Amino acid sequence: MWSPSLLRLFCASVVLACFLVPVVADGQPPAEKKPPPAQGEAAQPEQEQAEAPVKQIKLTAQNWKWTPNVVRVKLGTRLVIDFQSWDASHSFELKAFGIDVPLPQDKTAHVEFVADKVGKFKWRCGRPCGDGCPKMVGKLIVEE
Ligand SMILES: [Cu+2]
Repeated sequence: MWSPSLLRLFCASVVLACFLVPVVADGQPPAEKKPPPAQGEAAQPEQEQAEAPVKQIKLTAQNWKWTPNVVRVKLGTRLVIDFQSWDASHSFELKAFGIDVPLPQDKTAHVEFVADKVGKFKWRCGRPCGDGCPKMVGKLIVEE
């Protein structure tokens, strides 16, 4: 059996321990008490980087002109072009970006690409469509 003095000592140490534990817990650096960041938070910066500006335009090919015939975008823009072709079959040939989209007469067509270099780039009709075909040119201007 425990003697009264030993019992008192035991009770005192238990009481003391109850006070000490929260103090020790509070003394820990706050970083360890923080929950780990959620996965969504960590993924946020990558999503922001992936979001490139988008420019959507309608481009009409007609004997023998493009409407519009000048397109101006910022570097890194994703260009989304919807074509319409009247009068004859044409094609949208933008060699600097390796693009040649057939534009069958009275049909629609679509192309998407990223304007990833600065400069002025000529596009033209890449399909013989008549006397005015060589004049059927346009310009893509990509600025920083
Ligand atoms: Cu042509």
